[in-house]
Amino acid sequence: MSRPTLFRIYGGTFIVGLWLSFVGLAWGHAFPDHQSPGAGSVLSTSPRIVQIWFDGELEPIFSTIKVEDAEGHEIAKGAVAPGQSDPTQLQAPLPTLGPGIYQVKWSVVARDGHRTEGQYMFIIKSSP
Ligand SMILES: [Cu+2]
Repeated sequence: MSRPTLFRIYGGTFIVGLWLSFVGLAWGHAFPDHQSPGAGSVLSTSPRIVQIWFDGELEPIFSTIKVEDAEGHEIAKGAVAPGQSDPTQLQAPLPTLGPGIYQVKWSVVARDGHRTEGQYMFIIKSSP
C-alpha cells in the first residue's frame, strides 16, 4: 500500500514543479507597459519620438522598434534607448510626419531569452 501512495506524492510534486517553472518563464517575458504616443491615439501634431516602456529588461542587440506609414513603408527605426543601466525602453526618433495612420512594430528579447512582438497604431489628423 505504501508504494502507490509514495508514487502519488512524487507525481504530484513533479506536476507542481512543472507548473511553477512554466509560470516562472511566463513572468520573464517582456511586454509593453505603456507607450508614447499612446496606442490608438489621435494627434494633431507630429511627435518627435516614439517610445515604449516594457515591464522587464530587454536584450539590446535583439530588440527593435520601427514605424511604418499606411502603405507599409518604413519611415523610422530605433532601438533600446541609450544610457539605461536596466534597459526597459525602446525609442525611435521620427521625421516630421504628415496626416495619416502610422504603425509601430516592436520585437524584443527579454533577459530570459524569449521573444515577444507586437504592433499598434497612432493617427495624425489633418489640421482643420
Ligand atoms: Cu519568457
